[in-house]
Amino acid sequence: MATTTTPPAAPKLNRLGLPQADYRGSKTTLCAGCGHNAISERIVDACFEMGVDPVHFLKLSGIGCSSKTPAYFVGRSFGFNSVHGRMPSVATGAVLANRSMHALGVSGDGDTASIGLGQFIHLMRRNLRLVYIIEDNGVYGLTKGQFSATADIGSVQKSGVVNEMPPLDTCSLAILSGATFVARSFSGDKKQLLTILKAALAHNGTVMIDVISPCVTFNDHEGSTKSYKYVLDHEEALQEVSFVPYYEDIAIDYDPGTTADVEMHDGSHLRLRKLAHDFDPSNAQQALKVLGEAHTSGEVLTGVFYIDTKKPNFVQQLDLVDEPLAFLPLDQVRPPRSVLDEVMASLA
Ligand SMILES: Cc1ncc(C[n+]2csc(CCOP(=O)(O)OP(=O)(O)O)c2C)c(N)n1
Ligand code: SF4
Repeated sequence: MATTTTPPAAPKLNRLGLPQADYRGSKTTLCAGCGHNAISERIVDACFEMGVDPVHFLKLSGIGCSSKTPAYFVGRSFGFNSVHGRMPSVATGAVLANRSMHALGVSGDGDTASIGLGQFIHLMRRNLRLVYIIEDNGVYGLTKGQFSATADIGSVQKSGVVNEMPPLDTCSLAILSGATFVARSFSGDKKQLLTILKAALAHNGTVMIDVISPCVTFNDHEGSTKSYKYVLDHEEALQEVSFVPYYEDIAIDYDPGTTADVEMHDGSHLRLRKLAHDFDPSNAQQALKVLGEAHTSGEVLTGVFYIDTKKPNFVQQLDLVDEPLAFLPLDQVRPPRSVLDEVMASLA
């Protein structure tokens, strides 16, 4: 008897006509259950849903388990795995040389808050167009679990060692240094992380997202304040976040009295639904206050703390030509001999 088989459904395509599979990378080599894997998956989803063009996508990282992850998303793009803590300088050079690239950097809390702290602060104050993600597990995972500078006082290492140093709060530091989009999320919160990542891809400046990302091998035990259990018990969402890309026609059904609507530079909108209190993400002082209060009460506050869509990005501040520098012919980027002679003569 003849049987009929239904052909498999065609994969869903995004606005560039690409399937989600085109946004995947190679298979992860990280430990099963590592929070960093979940973040890579959300980056795949966000790039697919936002229709990021892989040909104009640049992935950067430093050194660490987290810094290995750009290999696991958007495979057919550009990538640079830099020296420990030095990704911001490489990103700055790359974006200045080719302003048409959409850059996303992945760092760890060790890579950012210890060896790379100086670079991090200068990146935040320059407002380079870059999505900078810290995969924050409170330890140096790759070198077997030493405390990082984001580990909380009193958190306990797998070996029983107790941390006595106060933690750095990367979100407060980023706001104080001049960053224009600052958020915190949790690798296990699919919906919130995806929404924040989509908004981040639309932002015309530096985005700093600190994502609590448990290290299941060295920091997911009782006594850790970056474990799955601790964060699930202590996470408090600052606001319910939703994002409307500019190319989609979506009806708004939020109560105007409880919603802040932020227009991104590209015309898309980030909507923040305030829950417990009236939070204004354009107020840096208020953001620092709620971060300080959460720290004192031992809560992990998540959400978008601060956004400024008006400040020009680094390329705009430098007033660079529209044509990417990397494509300009040599006779346009290098002054002729006669100009040098003139300069020398003026100094004589
Ligand atoms: C200049 C330099 N110093 C030290 C190291 C050793 N090292 C490798 S990864 C790392 C820390 C990684 O921790 P983190 O950035 O938090 O990433 P994770 O592995 O936890 O994702 C260190 C200290 C190095 N590779 N290079
Ligand atoms: S050691 Fe920790 S941070 Fe590294 S891959 Fe394993 S779980 Fe992730």
